[in-house]
Amino acid sequence: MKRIILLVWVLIISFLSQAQLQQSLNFYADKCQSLKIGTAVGSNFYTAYDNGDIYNRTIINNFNILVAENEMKFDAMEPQKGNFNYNNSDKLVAYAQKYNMQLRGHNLCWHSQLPSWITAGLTNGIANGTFTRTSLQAILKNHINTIVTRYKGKVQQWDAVNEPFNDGTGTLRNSIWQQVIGNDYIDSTFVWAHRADPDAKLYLNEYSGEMYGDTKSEAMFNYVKSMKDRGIPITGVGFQCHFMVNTINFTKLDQNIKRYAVAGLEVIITELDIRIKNTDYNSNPAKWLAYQASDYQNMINICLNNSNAKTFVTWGFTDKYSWIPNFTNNAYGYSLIFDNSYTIKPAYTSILNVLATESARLSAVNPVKETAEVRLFFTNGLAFIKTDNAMTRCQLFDMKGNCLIVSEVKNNKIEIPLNNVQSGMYILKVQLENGQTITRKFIR
Ligand code: 9MR
Repeated sequence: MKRIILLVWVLIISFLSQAQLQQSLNFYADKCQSLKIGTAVGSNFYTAYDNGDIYNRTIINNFNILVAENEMKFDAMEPQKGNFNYNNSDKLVAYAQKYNMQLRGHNLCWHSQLPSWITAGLTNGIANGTFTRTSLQAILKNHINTIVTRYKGKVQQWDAVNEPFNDGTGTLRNSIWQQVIGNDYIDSTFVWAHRADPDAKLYLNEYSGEMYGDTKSEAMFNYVKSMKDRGIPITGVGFQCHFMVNTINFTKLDQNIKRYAVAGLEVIITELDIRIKNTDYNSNPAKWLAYQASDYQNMINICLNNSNAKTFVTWGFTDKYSWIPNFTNNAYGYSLIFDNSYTIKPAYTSILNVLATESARLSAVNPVKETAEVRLFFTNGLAFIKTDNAMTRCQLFDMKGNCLIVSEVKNNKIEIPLNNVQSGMYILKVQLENGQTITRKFIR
């Protein structure tokens, strides 16, 4: 008898952990006023490109916006003057389109990760006369125009200027752009990007500008507000949010986001990770993961509660590939929402629960009205899905938001195997080529 009880327990636990692995953040985010929930993808993405492995499955099941961790930076995109390398960026764009995701472009103008033909213009950090204001302006303009034009309509958000402020003082960083062109390189970057794709959203992306009242944050707000007041086409700011667990001042963060809203500017979360000191983690993992879960929960709540903060992107998703351990000489880590083996962490569940609750509240308030039709046909344990528009894929969810099946289009139709699907109520989410998503209740 004892053995049977034990066996039943093992089965229940393994079923529950399977179910958890299948849960889906984007399922709920799509229902939360089109909240964009995303991740940076690292070099692993390009080697494991669309091969259906767990790295890919985790992305497809959870996110609706992606950003390249390194592969769309200046050195990667224009390694030699005028010679552009689109290998990785084109792959990312194709992937995002296939899976109906948006893209952030990171970034157009930064002091770091520049190719050697540009850094040749500095000696010990000081401009050495290799470039004139006019020649460097032409280089930057051509870089921006070429890339933004290529991805017009395909990259919805660009980090136009990245990290232009100094730490501490909040004065402008003396990058090669600032030294050779002058402070107006910032305005020009936004103007040139806007001309190349007037529909793309353009952000100034920074770290340590998150908290109201901090010197750098004040300087950044004043600078960006003055850009907006001068008519520069800036959508808002990216708060990178490379945070340490249990130290985030959510009141100041919220206060800061709200003053940008008053100024007509968005604030989006662009590189969130919440690191834990390894010695703390090792002393009591459950305690520190719970603190971290609470921090992630507060972060997603801040986005839901501020109408100018509708993008939430983490800097990677699995601790396996986070930049933090390497950057901190292995003093810190554990900063993301999946662990090294892609198992969800309490932080993941805390975000999921917030999104599930909010989407249930919203769908009670505003039942979704869709004009497009989905027709279902059944034969031999298969459901065939047809719509009037071309489809890309279909997901079947249970009512708790667990994604049970993902089917891609084959020969213009989608088949869903129902043999292992128990009777009950489900949600079908069909993605159309035109970007529309149709959801339908489905009773088996
Ligand atoms: O995560 C990126 C890491 O792989 C690179 O080595 C590093 C080089 O500067 O850049 C990291 O990404 C940075 C991002 O582009 C801008 N904000 C800070 C990020 C972490 O350093």
